[in-house]
Amino acid sequence: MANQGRIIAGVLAPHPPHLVYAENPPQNEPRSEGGWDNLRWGYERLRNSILPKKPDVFIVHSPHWMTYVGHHVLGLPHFKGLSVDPIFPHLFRFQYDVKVDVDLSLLIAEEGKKAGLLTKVMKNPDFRIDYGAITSMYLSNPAFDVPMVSISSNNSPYYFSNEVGQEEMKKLGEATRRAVERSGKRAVLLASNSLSHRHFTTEPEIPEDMSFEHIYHHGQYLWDMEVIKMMREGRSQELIDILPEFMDMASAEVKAGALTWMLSALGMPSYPAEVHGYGTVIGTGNAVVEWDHETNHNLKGAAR
Ligand code: 2X7
Ligand code: FE2
Repeated sequence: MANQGRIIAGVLAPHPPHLVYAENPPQNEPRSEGGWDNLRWGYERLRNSILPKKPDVFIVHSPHWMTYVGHHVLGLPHFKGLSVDPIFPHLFRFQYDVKVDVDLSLLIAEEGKKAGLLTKVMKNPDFRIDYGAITSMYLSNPAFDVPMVSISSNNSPYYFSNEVGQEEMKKLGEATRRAVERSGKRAVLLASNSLSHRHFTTEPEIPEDMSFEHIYHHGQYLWDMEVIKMMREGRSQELIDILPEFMDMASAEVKAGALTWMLSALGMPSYPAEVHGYGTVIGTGNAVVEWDHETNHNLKGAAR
């Protein structure tokens, strides 16, 4: 029998394009003088932790590929193009060239369907991958030498309610886990979103001038710290239960579903997550957090 695949890590992998801009990679056109160092050091710590584990695939769920009907996955082996942040085009115009694990995409679509979700496989060769997915991918693995699967965020939380959205994402997460197991692959899941998400509507003349950077308001900071505490204490189910309130009180970007998808795929972990970094970007709260599923889940002697 072929080896059973497994999720080796889940990551809260926020995607402010500012972090890519600050790194000055050759693929990104705008140049910077740096900035947002705590978060970038956090991503460096994340890379040092996950890349030696040799993942076969990264699976990313991004709020900035929003689909109105169903959950979509990329369905061609190669995508190349220019990803632009429509709000911050002066910071992010990134030439990407990525490989897709189509076999795993198809398995996720199939398992989603079995769970009663509407799924669709994106086969438009001119499709432009959103900046959220590209940013989280770049910061987790700048070499792009590991294939990806990208999953859209269905807009049910916006069209119906936070709770309906969460239910969909729970099913999608569990379907993703079953697909990974069938694939035989070692997968890292990237939940691509910020935490608190109210942001300033103006920026300094030099966007990376850190003397201007701070949380939008104290309430957002308190909410961010509360949810991070739950992550660090392994209180995943409590966290899931409180997310609808967090979405409303802090305009949290988790509303789009990535965190619920990922924690559901991990089976609501009760072991502590590791916070690699926290910082604000134009007033939003962002944390780079890793659930080391391979080590912690195996330690507990569980089956997956
Ligand atoms: O998409 C984003 C975000 N989530 C946070 C901060 C700034 C820009 O873009
Ligand atoms: Fe975003």
